[in-house]
Amino acid sequence: MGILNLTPDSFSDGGRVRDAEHALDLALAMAEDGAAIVDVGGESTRPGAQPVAVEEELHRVIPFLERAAAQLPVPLSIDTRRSAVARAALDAGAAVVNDVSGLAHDPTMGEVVAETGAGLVLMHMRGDPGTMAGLARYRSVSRDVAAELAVAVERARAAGIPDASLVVDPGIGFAKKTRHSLALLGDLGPILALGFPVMVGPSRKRFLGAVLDAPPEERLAGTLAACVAAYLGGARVFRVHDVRPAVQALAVAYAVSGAGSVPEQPEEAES
Ligand code: HH2
Repeated sequence: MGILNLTPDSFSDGGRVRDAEHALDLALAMAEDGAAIVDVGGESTRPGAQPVAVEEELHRVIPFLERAAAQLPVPLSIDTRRSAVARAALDAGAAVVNDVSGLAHDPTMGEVVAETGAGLVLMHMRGDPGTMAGLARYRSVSRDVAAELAVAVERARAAGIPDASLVVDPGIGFAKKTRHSLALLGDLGPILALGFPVMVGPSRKRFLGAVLDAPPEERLAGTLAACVAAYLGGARVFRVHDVRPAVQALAVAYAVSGAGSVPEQPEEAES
């Protein structure tokens, strides 16, 4: 899943996108690089980010989605916590809703997803971007996050969303300290046990900066290591800024793990 933030204040690539034309070029390049889906967001959710007005969020994403849905060879997802934005995005051609609140923010979000038959990513967080940093207390982070994701799954079921539409995500960096993000990536077992495909979003995040002492633009190798570690632990969807290197790293991890079928080489010239 390639990340396309149409926000001026995202932590890692804020302001990267100049206009709708440029956004479309970036989305097409991600599809070309191997993204199976492009995730479009109009509200930054980094710690302490200010919420934007719903009209502003709509203005950032809808005209883009209308154009992109007609031209992209892969589906689009909308990264939003708001049902009005999700509905407009699905009407504009998006196929999936990526709700970082796990249906906890907007009481009508579940209805919108159920009615439209969209896919849904249920991400774990606590509080909201303004309060989440103070809520990072866990007894056993993987088990606690799995238990809270199970509640999100129940919200989805209560709204009439079929299980086959759901993906769960532990929410790396959301109400998590560095040690929590690392522990989750290293122990996805309790989350896998919920029985849904598991997605992770470690791309360029702060926990990598803490391990590597490196700014966001120098966290690519760390991002790839985190994706591969999570893949080996059972994750199957990876939300990343740098699609081509992530696809390559995961293709090799897949081949090495024996799940892939590697074509026989006639004579290996390269080492
Ligand atoms: N992380 C971010 C945003 N949305 N969605 C899911 N499902 N999982 C994630 O880990 C996730 C997410 C935050 O990253 P980014 O989009 O790069 O930054 P910002 O929130 O500042 O736009």
